[in-house]
Amino acid sequence: MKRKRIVAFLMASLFVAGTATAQNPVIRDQFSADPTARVFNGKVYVFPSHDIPTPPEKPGRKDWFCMEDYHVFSSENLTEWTDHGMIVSQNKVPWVDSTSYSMWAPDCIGRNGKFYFYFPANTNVAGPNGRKGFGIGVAVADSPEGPYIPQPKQIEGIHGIDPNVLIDKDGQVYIYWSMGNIYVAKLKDNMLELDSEPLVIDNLPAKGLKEGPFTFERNGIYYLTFPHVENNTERLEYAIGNNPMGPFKMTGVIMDESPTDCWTNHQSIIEYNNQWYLFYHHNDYSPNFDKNRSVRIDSLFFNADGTIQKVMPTLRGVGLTKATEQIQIDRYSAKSEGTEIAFLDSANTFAGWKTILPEKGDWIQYNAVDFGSQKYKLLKIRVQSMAETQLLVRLGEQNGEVIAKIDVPAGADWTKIDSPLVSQISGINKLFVSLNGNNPAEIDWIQFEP
Ligand code: FUB
Repeated sequence: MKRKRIVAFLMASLFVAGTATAQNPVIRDQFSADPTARVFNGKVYVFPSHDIPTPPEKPGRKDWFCMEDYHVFSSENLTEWTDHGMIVSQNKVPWVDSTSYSMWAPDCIGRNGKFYFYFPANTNVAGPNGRKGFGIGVAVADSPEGPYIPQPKQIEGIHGIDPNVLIDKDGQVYIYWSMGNIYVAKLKDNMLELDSEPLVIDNLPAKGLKEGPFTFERNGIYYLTFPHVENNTERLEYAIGNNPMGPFKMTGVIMDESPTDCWTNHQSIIEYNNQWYLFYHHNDYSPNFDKNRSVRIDSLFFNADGTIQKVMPTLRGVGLTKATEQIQIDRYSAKSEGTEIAFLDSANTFAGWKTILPEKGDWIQYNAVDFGSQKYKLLKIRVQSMAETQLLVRLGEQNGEVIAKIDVPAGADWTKIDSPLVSQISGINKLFVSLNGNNPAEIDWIQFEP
């Protein structure tokens, strides 16, 4: 009876929070930054920048952004992401300086069956104003996954980074970009040329870097979102207006500065299956070098008046995790103060993280695990403890029903233990894992087996 109530409660909260799913960061085998998410043909596509460690042959600063190409990723459930591979490279674009590794934040938009990928990079020829520096180009494809054919020249009239394109309800197309200020201009129907003089968007903060515009329209309100350095590092802010070209009025902060000093952040916002999501980045896999970043997703909510509620960054991300998958509880929803998270292998951060429960009573909670309606026999766990100890896995909270008692043997190496379930589970549940023994334990993942 009690379990039914918990399941009903969780089903209700999931309805509010949406049903898609992901742990943060969502791309786990390479760095990814500046995510522009788009919904095409019922799927979510993410067009991020692709940070890489600086190769020795790169001229100039070694401790700076280094990006030589772009990949596109897609997902139907926001958990399982397919990498469709490299779509545009600095070596294949005639106007790009192929030694510059400067393929910064992109965007992609679909129109009349074609997909237009907009990207900034350092030019190898002087732009319209006689200067080199950043231009913005377009690559065109028949499918969101590509192949994309780069246009031979950059867009004339733009000197800047971080392109963003908005197609208004009346079909007019606008392009936004940044270079100190945030600019807007109309795009011609061909999506490749400006159709008006660039305008500086005013009434935005005058002090502190602004970049990364991302615009969208909801219920007649145009939202101009952008990262801005109000204090030390970038936070995500927004302004609203009733016209794509402004005027816009500064309205609020979507996400505060990184608590660990990742200097950049960069956002996009989409609605997918009746839930709004914020895509952003953080240097999860590279805590000591904030130019190697990773894409994250969290749910975003509006107030009744159209203002945006501040998004608290989470590791848990959004949605459901299947009980039969390896559940990385280090991407937790909540934890006790003493519980620690650390890399499994600090020399290979892409191997992921582990949970460390140092003292009896320490715990970690992971929400929205989907057990479906099948019966389960075992809980599997990858665990390590130097001395014998015991873990308890409960449903829900600290006082929830115990579903497994795991006796962990002493050993210097990781071990996998199969523990019989002492109670059946179905539906969607929070898991609560706590240390019940007197010796610390480290956990890589847990998994349920029918
Ligand atoms: O990724 C390089 C630059 O960092 C982007 O273009 C900016 O928006 C910032 O995220």
